[in-house]
Amino acid sequence: QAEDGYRLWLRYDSITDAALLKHYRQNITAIHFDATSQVLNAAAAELLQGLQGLMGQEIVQTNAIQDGSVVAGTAQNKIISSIISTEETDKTGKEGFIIKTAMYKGRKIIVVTATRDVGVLYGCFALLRLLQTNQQINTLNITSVPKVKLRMLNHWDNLNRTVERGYAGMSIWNWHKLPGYIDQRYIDYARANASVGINGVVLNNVNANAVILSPAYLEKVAALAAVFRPYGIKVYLSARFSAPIEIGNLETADPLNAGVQAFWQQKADELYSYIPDFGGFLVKANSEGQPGPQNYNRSHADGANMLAAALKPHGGIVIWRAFVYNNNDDDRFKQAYNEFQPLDGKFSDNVLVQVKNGPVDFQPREPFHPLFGAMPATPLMMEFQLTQEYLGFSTHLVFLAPLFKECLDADTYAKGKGSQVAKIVDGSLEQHVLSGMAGVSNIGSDINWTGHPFAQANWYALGRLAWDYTLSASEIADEWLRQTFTNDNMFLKAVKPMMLDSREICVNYMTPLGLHHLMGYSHHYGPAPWYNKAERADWNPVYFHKADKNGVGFDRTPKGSNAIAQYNTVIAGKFGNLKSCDEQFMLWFHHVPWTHMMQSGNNLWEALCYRYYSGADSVAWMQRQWESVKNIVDEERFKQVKMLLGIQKEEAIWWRNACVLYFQTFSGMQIPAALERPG
Ligand code: GCW
Repeated sequence: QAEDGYRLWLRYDSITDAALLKHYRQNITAIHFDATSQVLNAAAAELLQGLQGLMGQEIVQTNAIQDGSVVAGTAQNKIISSIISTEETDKTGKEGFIIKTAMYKGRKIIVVTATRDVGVLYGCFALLRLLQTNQQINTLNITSVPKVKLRMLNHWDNLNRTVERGYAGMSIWNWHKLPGYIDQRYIDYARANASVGINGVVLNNVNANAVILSPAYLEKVAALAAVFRPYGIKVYLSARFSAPIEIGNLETADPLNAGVQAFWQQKADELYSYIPDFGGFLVKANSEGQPGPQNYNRSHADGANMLAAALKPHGGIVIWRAFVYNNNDDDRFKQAYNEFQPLDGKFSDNVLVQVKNGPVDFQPREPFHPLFGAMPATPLMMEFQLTQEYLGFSTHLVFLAPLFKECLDADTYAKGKGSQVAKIVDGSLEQHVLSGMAGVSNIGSDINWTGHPFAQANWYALGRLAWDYTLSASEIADEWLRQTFTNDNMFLKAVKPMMLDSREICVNYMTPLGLHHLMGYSHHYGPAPWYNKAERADWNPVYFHKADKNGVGFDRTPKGSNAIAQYNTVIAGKFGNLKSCDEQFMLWFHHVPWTHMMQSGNNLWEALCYRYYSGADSVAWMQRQWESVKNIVDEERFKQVKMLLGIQKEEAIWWRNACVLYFQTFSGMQIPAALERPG
């Protein structure tokens, strides 16, 4: 089927295992839904479509309760409230849900309930997931509550439909045909998001065009918001800080100027007249040439609070990005902390500061950003990148859940041991009301949405981890593979390990042992560790690896840039000492002699060679794993992944050769004989 990749993880193909099918047919025979709202209608439609597809038979929607009825509704539903107390449901908050097997008037039923309609929608998707992943459903008792409140995608989509760092075609938003033409893709996009609990989307690039805030576009934005509303998804926009000048006829965008403040207040009123549940603004300011409050000698807090004041009467929020860096400093790593940490406590209560997972820029491996744990009075939102800007675009298979987990699980020691990044992001460490996690979208107009069939898993993982970051990467891979491909054990046994190891493999053939930002200038594809011609020093790979005859790596200890001082002393002590620094972060923090003895007993030069070779060899292993499932997956996706792995293999060798030969010009040592390869 030509649309094999289109259906994502919502395929709902008929279950083939006869015993399981019997089990499901015994336990589910009908659905009872008092669908009195758009959201409940969407939930009922999804449940019907999903169950009928999976169970290969018609499911009736009836008010009569029979054995096998799925009774779905909020706690107000009379049948449900006679089974589950409202106190119990209340514990699930505004978006959680309960799925429970129960007896009602002698009938065995399944209840799906929540305090609000959207929780019922999430519960229906969760019930479908149980069937999609072939779980038993005869005695269900599940309570699920999202850990993070704002679970978002950030599209870097431009109004001309190009996508910044987008590798899956053009933007899915067809601005030209909106608002009159609603592409089915918008609805399927909303379904996919809702199925993993994503409840907010920023439609446009953070390098923003102010025109999206003009009436002609707001009409189009409103049409998308109407499509997403039944799926519990709010729309947000990236706001260009200089919009008062560009579309407001003002001469300044100074946040303390009364005319500027009035512009934004009117803009907010106008926005909410189009979109009553508009989410708010995402802002990139004074970063990479974007305008911002510093143009007027004002602080990030001045800028954010001015916008926040305009949105506040409508219940909107401002998400202010902390991605700033400066060429004048000795170390780009330090800039965000230096600018933002002193502003802790100065932001209004409807502002979140959005911080990238690492201090430089979405590298295959980064230590956690030192702002996490350093701004206790400010809700910090996590920004991950799903689109693989520095990880082989949509050509390389790299499952990012292990990268996300590594960061979320990292202990900041902000309030002593056990102060993981996740506890800062979910707001629990400081009892913040707002909390959020965003992924920079990898979605485009390609038939399969994300370019690489396996890149869908990164979208999926973001949603699942924002809902519950305690899920393991392995659980997420398992769920996604079962739903997206098959429940076949042979398939899972071959493909799951390949997915789970893929990120480490990528680190090994691109930037092992703490190397970072060695990618080609500007496009960030392929190796260019030698590059030194960028207009800014801190865009050059040589700035980051600092290789010389003595060694390699960026000294961020007190002898060097002292960036480690931005971490809690426990972490700074660990990273700052070559003996205690985890080797995987070593060259992030130390300039290490080529002859340095590693834990393995090899010297640094040898260890680097071993990593690069192992990375490239491991892609060949991925190819073999994939080849072994040839007869288990559909031909279309089998071929697509096979071709992509072929490219990845060639490019892993390209990376290996480029980096090993380049660094060899400094180390002057031989490549270990054991690594000699025929051909
Ligand atoms: O990763 C870098 C990208 C830019 C991007 C910027 C950012 C949107 O190379 O393309 O711009 O980060 O996050 O603002």
